[in-house]
Amino acid sequence: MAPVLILMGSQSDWPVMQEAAKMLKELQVPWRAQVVSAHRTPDLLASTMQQAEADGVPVVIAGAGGAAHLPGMLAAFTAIPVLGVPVPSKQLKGLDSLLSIVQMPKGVAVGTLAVGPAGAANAGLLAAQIVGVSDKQVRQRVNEFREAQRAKVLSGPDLELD
Ligand code: RP5
Repeated sequence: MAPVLILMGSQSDWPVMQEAAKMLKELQVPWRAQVVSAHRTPDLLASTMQQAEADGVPVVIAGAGGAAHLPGMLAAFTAIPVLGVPVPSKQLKGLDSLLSIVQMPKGVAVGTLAVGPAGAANAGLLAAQIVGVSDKQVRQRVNEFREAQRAKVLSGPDLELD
């Protein structure tokens, strides 16, 4: 299986985006991460997507902050599903990133996750679910992950007053 590709606009996005990689690792889905910027390295963006098509990458996770064009630009180059993760920004705390990624005009689709680490982790989970459509073992591991969460909730302590 070609690895899920995790792309991000800057090295500074990695503390958030590695949550996607951790989730994929836990679910034993191969992944590869790389910095590709829509603004700073547009040529690399185009060639990376050509290579992803040639390699048979099943799904791309893309994180970016601020004027977060990366997921939409990646989606413009490929029909591989792109999952966008809005990375918190210094000035607007990621609301800018969220709106930049989620408000794709009709005709080019990007799936948008929550802002920050939870969104990155869920992007990893959703990527595994996409891979799981055609890979029974991955689907089984996603189901086991869900079951472990369920069991944890059900075995939680009784709620008491402080
Ligand atoms: C975006 O600009 C990146 O995705 C990052 O979130 C943001 C800031 O990048 P740096 O200035 O930290 O490299 O392109």
